[in-house]
Amino acid sequence: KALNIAVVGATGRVGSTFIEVLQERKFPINNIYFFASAKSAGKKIEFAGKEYEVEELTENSFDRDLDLALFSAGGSTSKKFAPIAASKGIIVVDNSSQWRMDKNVPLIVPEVNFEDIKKYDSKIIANPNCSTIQSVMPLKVLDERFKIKRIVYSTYQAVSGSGFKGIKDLEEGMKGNPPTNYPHPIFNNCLPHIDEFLDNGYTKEEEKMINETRKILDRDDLKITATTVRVPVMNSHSVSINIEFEKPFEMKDIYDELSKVENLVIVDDVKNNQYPMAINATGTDEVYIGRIRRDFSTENGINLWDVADNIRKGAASNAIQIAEKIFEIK
Ligand code: 2RA
Repeated sequence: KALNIAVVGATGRVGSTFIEVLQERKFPINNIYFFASAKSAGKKIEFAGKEYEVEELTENSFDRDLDLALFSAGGSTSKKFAPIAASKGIIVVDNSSQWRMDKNVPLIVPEVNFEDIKKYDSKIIANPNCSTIQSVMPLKVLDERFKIKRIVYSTYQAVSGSGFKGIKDLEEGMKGNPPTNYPHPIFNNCLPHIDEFLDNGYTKEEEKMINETRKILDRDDLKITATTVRVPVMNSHSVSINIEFEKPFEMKDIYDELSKVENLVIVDDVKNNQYPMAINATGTDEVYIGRIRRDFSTENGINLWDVADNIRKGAASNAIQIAEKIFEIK
């Protein structure tokens, strides 16, 4: 059945990718509406060969026949408007961080924990943080077989993660112009600073990866730490993942488990310089895993290298995949 859907935050970096991916995946649409803030209202959007006008998001925006609302408009907008849409029976898939750790809201990566949706009575479904989505893709099967004891994340995150502003900062930095979005130049630099710093010395981005991984794997006891770093890459995040297990394993077992995960692509042939790279992940919806090797510094440990398009699988495509499964489209 074709759906009536709303895209909220339609003119942002993720919002515009919702539009691209909905068309690419031939999502069955009857009516589609585009919403943004007052300053973006009136802009024209082309969708499936037709032109639409972006409407200003208001309390009355959901007083129309809608099945699904895809949100990527920031936490405060989701906090105010997602409950309004949900109260009218509309399924909301929200990309902001607002609802992710809410105990009444499911936090979903379809290939990892889609079944968790049944544990909640919620019209709002939270889309995890981009760096979390790609990182948990290999972890569920490994946890189920070898019981993860500890995870150390180190991320190398593209500037597109902070929207069009971040992209512009790198472009301007390459011309020698001062940054406008980051506290320091990002060109020719690495910034261990994504989102705000907390009193404990971590950033909100690091806290998100730690808390969201525990929720998605349903492992509140998991020992996890993270260092998230902005690097001068336009698009696609890379993550180094060090994992310590409770149980012993053979490397063949690790490969066997990883090869079971849908949309997880193993690229691991270092003798031929084959490993996941941001330039190859961009524009796709898969998560790429390589550099799979034992960590000889501990009893039952491995290292992985994990790369994905942070705007597609890390945000827009993951949200649309959730909707496809809820409405049994795919
Ligand atoms: C970033 N993960 O990369 C954060 C939000 N998209 O900036």
